[in-house]
Amino acid sequence: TYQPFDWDEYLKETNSVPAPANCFKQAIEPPKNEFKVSMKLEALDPRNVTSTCIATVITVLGSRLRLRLDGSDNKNDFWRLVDSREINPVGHCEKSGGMLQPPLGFRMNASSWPMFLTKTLNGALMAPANIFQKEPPSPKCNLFQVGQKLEAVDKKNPQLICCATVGAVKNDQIHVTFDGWRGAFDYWCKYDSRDIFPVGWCAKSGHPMQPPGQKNNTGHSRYKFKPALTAPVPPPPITSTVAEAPEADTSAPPPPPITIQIRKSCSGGPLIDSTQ
Ligand code: MLY
Repeated sequence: TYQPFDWDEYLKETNSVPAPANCFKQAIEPPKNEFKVSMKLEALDPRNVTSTCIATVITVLGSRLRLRLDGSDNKNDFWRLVDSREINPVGHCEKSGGMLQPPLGFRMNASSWPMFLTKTLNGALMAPANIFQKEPPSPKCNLFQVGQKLEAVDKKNPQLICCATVGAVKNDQIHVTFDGWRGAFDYWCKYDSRDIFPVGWCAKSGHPMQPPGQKNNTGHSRYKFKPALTAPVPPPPITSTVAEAPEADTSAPPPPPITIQIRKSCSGGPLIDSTQ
């Protein structure tokens, strides 16, 4: 059974605070998702945002939709919030004087686009206009602070929303760092990105949330997802160290002392005191 991630416990353990909701370009309450699988709508082509295409809802999850452009393959699916500016009811593009375009990588000859469009829309289930939500307003400026926790889309696995931390703030951008993943998935984005959410957003919207990974900078387990309820094993006493030390082996000459040279401008890592 699915156990929601316990943010309260994690914030205590990491002695950290969530980024306040007013930092984000997100609705106060996650928008209700009334879309159904197979519904068709208009979407900007993520690979060519000047064109509007027909898209089909492949998955409905929390306040998000997994979309596939009609005439494209199944390897270029993308996710949008139901209050994204980039999705609209079928007919919106034409009303505003535009023309529906084939997706980048249209699998047929370009000359077959008009007939393909006719056939793909004929008898289709169109998403009704009333289930599209207005995009929320953007905060006026970047209010994020380093160290604050948030929930963020993993851009390499965009179906995932994960436990993250603001690693840096620069002008109108923030560095999103994924807890327990050694930097491999981190990215910079604008403070008003639609891919970042306040702590608790997933739980509120019914979207799964990925807990922290298990890797820290040394590759050893750091955050214990389910800590044992028993007391930790204490370290062994240090009183007998000298008494039990093995006799020195006098048959071989002692090894020469080792000299490690460290460039002053470099860090030697957590075990090296570079001030010596
Ligand atoms: N199996 C993939 C998924 C990694 C997901 C990382 N996110 C949660 C930051 C991998 O290990 O590469």
